[in-house]
Amino acid sequence: MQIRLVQGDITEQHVDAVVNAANSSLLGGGGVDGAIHRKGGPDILRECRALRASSLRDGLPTGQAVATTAGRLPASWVIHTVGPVYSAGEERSPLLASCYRESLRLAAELAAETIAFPAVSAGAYGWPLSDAARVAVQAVQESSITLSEVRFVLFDGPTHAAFARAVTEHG
Ligand code: AR6
Repeated sequence: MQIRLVQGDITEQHVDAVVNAANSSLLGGGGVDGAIHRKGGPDILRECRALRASSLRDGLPTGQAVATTAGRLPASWVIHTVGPVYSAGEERSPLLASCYRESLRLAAELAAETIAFPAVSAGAYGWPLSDAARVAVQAVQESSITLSEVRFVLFDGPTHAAFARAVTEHG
């Protein structure tokens, strides 16, 4: 499986599935979530609301993933996952690894060949960059799912550099 690092905007990626760093409400927010809903248009939110009214009445639990179509984005699917909020006192990296694992599993179910991930939990949820990058890269490497390309789309230089180090050290 090819792992690629790109510095840029996840909403501009031509891949089969883009991953949204959502919250459990699935009703939108800032960061990646805000950008995906803004650029993807209202169909994505409509599908999220339908999920909340049916199978996800209590919201999407942390570490899990669910798919909608991608509206106006140049992708077929948005895979929404909920990263854990960082805690210095509690080991939550298994939940962060689960976001990547479950997203890959769902992508394979949807017959996606290419997927783009943001740095889940590394923004509003406060995860230290080097740790977020290590968990992400290891989770993808250790997954039994193999797609043709996993692209990490990192918004800024420091996040891109942290992922580059993680690939060198753990890839
Ligand atoms: N493309 C790629 N990366 C981006 C983009 C973009 N367009 N915009 C931001 N990033 P965050 P989280 C980077 O906060 O930490 C939302 O309100 C950002 O610089 O989007 O998982 C949700 O609704 C950072 O490196 O996600 C939740 O409430 C990374 O993406 C909460 O934030 C993740 O930052 C989730 O927080």
